[in-house]
Amino acid sequence: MHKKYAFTVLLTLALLLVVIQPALAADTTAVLDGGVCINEVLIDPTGSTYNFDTDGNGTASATDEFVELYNLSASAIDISGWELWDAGVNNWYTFQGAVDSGTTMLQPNAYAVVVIGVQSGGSLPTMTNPASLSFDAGRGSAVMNDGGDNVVLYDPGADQYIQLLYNGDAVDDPPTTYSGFSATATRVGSAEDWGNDEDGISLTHSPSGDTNVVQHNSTYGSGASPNAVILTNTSAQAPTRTFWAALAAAGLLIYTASKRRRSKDVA
Ligand SMILES: [Ca+2]
Ligand SMILES: [Ca+2]
Ligand SMILES: [Ca+2]
Ligand SMILES: [Ca+2]
Repeated sequence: MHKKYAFTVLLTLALLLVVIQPALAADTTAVLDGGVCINEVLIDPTGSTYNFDTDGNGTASATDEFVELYNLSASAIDISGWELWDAGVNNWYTFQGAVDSGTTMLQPNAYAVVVIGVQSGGSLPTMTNPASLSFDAGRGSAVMNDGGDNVVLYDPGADQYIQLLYNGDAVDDPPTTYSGFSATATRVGSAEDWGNDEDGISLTHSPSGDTNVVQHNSTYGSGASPNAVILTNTSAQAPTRTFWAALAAAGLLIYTASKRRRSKDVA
């Protein structure tokens, strides 16, 4: 009787853990407008070991650099008019209707990728999640310095920005040092140090929206994912279950077919 009781308690605890887990995983990074973070950056698309051809034109080049945003909140957020800034280039992109959908509404758990400059014969990545957005900054030269730089995302409506740096660069102070940047703007959270990149590999939060930053291939296999959806919410697990169910059904079909054939052979 006691054993049975203990088992029930353990089972309940295990179930609770499964249910509660997503809520505990909210170790979130700095966000604008309650939910949009910078999630991934491809700093140097070309290297001696790895190359990443973001626009798929057959050549990895400096303008295959990209910045990816992620909406980790449960609400859609309009990123229209938001700006990306850099110490050397200043305001290098302002968000406007995405090429594919014309929208700037970033849905919950969706991504927005900005390619620095789609090259001749290339195109914006096809977003695996139909709610994700892709943009072309249309620049002819690189923005993110390979040796170290800051990446700044500014929301003019809130007069707030978020900021990251990599490869040992010092923390910039955009309001005082970036030409044309709002002098009254305030930073949300601290400037995040994303550590060092490897050529041809992006740096990314893992999981999406978390404070943890990794070299993309160490966790996700591929060099970068401007078009891949790596969801952390529970609904993302549904396709996996569907996959296994389909696999089991296929196995059953093959088994049944082979059994039928065998019984035919005997007859
Ligand atoms: Ca670069
Ligand atoms: Ca390319
Ligand atoms: Ca730069
Ligand atoms: Ca990604």
